[in-house]
Amino acid sequence: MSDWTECLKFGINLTKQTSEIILNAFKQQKQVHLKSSQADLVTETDLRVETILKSAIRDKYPVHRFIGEESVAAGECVELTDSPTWIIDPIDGTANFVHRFPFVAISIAFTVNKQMEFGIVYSCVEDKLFYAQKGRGAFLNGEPLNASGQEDISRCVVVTEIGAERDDLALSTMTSNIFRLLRIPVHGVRALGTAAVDMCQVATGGADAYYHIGMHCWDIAASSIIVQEAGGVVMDTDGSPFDMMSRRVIAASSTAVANRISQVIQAFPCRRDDEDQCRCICGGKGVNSV
Ligand code: LIP
Repeated sequence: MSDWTECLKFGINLTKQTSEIILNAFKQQKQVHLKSSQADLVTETDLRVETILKSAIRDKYPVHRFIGEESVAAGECVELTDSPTWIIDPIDGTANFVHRFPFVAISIAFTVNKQMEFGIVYSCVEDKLFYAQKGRGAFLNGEPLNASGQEDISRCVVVTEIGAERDDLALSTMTSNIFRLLRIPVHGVRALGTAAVDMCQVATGGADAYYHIGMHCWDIAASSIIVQEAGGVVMDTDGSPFDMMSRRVIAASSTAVANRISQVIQAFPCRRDDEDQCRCICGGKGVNSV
């Protein structure tokens, strides 16, 4: 059985080095472009960080494959194969980055035979490094992480995101989901603006659950193993097993809480990340200037 610890260490060092680019650019003026909607943003820094990460990984591991947010936006296929694959979000929380709202992360997941081997989420401004390796636990800046274990939904802090969709069906579904949770009532609903960091809050026990509809595999792949290795559960919002391509996720402190959220919330239709394999054929949006 392969041990991917060397790749994990390489990924952590690379993430830390590359985060300097994000931190240096954080307070500067940015050139902002639009992708799929008026709220789906990309900057020069997103593109630069993804290019640097991919080229450093390719130099070290020439046969490994990639799924990267900005490469997919530019027309690359989302194709998860059995080969070792790095799933990269160079800046998760680009809108936060643009506005200097201090939650932005590099998110890197690594899969082999389509199974998650490790995940790294580095919340750069906070200097919080979350990581987990299959069967070896989850850590924050070297300290072990444990989900809260909460089983009572009425005692939960729940994290979610509104996302970049701005059509009426998506907006009404998302706002009515929050309404139904608050009516249970839960202790609170929160949103940090980065799916990766949101989901890691469940691994720390600071939040008891997270759900999201419409995000992409690169937003939540790394955090999914961090939550699981911290003792939490991940599933689809319809209660079926977690599928990182489905664009729906619940992460929770316990199966009881995950099941309850699944009963309360509704999803709106989203095209799977791997549908048609290639967005350049099925309608990739490209990048528009604002
Ligand atoms: C964003 C997320 C954000 C979510 C958006 C989007 P990006 O990722 O992390 O929390 O609401 O749907 O996916 O575009 O900043 O990498």
